[in-house]
Amino acid sequence: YQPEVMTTTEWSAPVVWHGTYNESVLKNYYANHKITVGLTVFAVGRYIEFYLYRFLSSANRFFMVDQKVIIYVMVDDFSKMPWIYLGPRRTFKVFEIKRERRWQDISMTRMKIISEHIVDHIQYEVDFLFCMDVDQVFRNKYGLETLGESVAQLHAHWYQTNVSSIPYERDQQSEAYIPMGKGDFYYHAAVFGGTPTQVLNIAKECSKGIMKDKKNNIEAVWHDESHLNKYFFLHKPTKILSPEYCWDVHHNRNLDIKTVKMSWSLKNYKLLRVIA
Ligand code: 2GW
Ligand code: MN
Repeated sequence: YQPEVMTTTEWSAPVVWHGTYNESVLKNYYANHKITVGLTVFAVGRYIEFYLYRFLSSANRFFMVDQKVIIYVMVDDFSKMPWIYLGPRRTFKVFEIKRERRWQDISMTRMKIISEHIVDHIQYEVDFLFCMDVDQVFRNKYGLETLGESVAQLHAHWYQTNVSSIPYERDQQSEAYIPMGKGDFYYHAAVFGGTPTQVLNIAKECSKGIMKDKKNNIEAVWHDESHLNKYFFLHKPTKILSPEYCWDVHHNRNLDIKTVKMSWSLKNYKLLRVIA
């Protein structure tokens, strides 16, 4: 039984599922077009010890195998940085960032920090850039098939839901507002990417929306994720990753999920939110 999945959007962007791409064709193409891929990840407070090691070591194994990779790690405490050996052609750069008091701000400030780093140096260092949550683990090859101008991730919980039931921001006062019945997909802010120019635009626009809302004393329902969804509603992504690329193993797995490339890590909300 081959389940029906959407492999192209209305605006002709590919939706990448396992089996829809040809790995050896991609490999041959990029053998003659050398690229460097960047990956940003933030770990603040307990998230360093809870998640960072597993994220980095699994990225070392599965993220862009055989390609040149730079991982940008943002932590609030250098001394907690786990020691990790990376394979050849892989490196990381660690930056210290200040810790926000509210957890919502930790996540929302990432957009601003990402844009500053792209302007300062990332734009000169990589051809493609991914930005990811730290509370997830690579489980299988996550490769060249995911690269594109602007890349969005389908959220594991909402990819089969009708647009009217998607948890977009519905307050008209918010910059993240999407009218009822409008929208394409619910994208997961745990993964987005593209060329540095595109990612800069995404991060800048989201950050602008977040700041404007703050001035008006508004906070979108899913924080930066609501703003990211607004961005991709206005500027359609050129590539979309299937939920196989960021799967929740506690969610009912359907037959369309063939190979899980990355999965969510367990979360102890009580513990994490108390100390955050
Ligand atoms: C976040 C929430 C509650 C308590 C702590 C934190 C926290 C987040 C933290 O203590 N330290 C930290 O480094 N973070 C960073 O923010 C970390 O990179 C983490 O992956 C990211 C987002 O927080 P997370 O992963 O706990 O939230 P999720 O998985 O519910 O994220 C979705 O919704 C967020 C907005 O609420 C973001 O949009 C995120 O990108 C989404 O995946
Ligand atoms: Mn997360």
